[in-house]
Amino acid sequence: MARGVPDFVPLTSYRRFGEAEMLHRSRSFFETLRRRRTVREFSTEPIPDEVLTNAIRAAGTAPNGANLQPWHFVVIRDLATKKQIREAAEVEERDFYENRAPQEWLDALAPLGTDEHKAFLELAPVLIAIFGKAYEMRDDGKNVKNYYVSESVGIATGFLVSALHFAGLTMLTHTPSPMAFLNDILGRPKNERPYLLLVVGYPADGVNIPNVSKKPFEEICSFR
Ligand code: IYR
Repeated sequence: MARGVPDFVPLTSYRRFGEAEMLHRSRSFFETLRRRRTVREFSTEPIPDEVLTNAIRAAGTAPNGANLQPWHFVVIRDLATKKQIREAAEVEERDFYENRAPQEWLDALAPLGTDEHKAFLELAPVLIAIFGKAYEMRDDGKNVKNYYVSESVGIATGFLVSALHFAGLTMLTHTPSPMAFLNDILGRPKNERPYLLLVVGYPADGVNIPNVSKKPFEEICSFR
């Protein structure tokens, strides 16, 4: 099969900072990200569309396999669709909590206080369904494979979460399991696999969060 030829242009977008500036920027970025906390109760207040589109544009800049950009984001704002998603998710979640989840998993989740009730899927102003594309369906009927799809979509999702947090929104990274119902409800084609359902909004007034913390640095990193 024919391959594209290399086509290179100068790197003009890169910005190098002095060391003091780098330190300042790195601290400031960490201080911003460390304030992010997952919430499970949202205000119903709507959020500006452009904040969403900018954040999804940011997600779309993520490094990914062969630059094939194997993702699709569906922004859901209408109540009818959110209700459908809530209902379908709660069916799966009920089965998860009552039958499928091994005790070890339930024990791991206990500190978070989660259960099969997913009111946030209806109350939060926005859900973003993130799909990974296993392959591309070309107009000529041929399928073209994508590479490192879960890594690529994972990085893009990290960018998206960071961008929305940076803009002042809160989120829940929700993974109803299985979530194939998202293809049916959202009319997405069979080459797309739901990766994550991101619940986005402002935190509900007076919301409480689990009293949990991140591992100490020494535990998550070794230098040599
Ligand atoms: N999908 C279920 C269970 C769940 C699993 C993990 I891993 C979490 O970090 C949180 C929840 C639910 O959404 O309740």
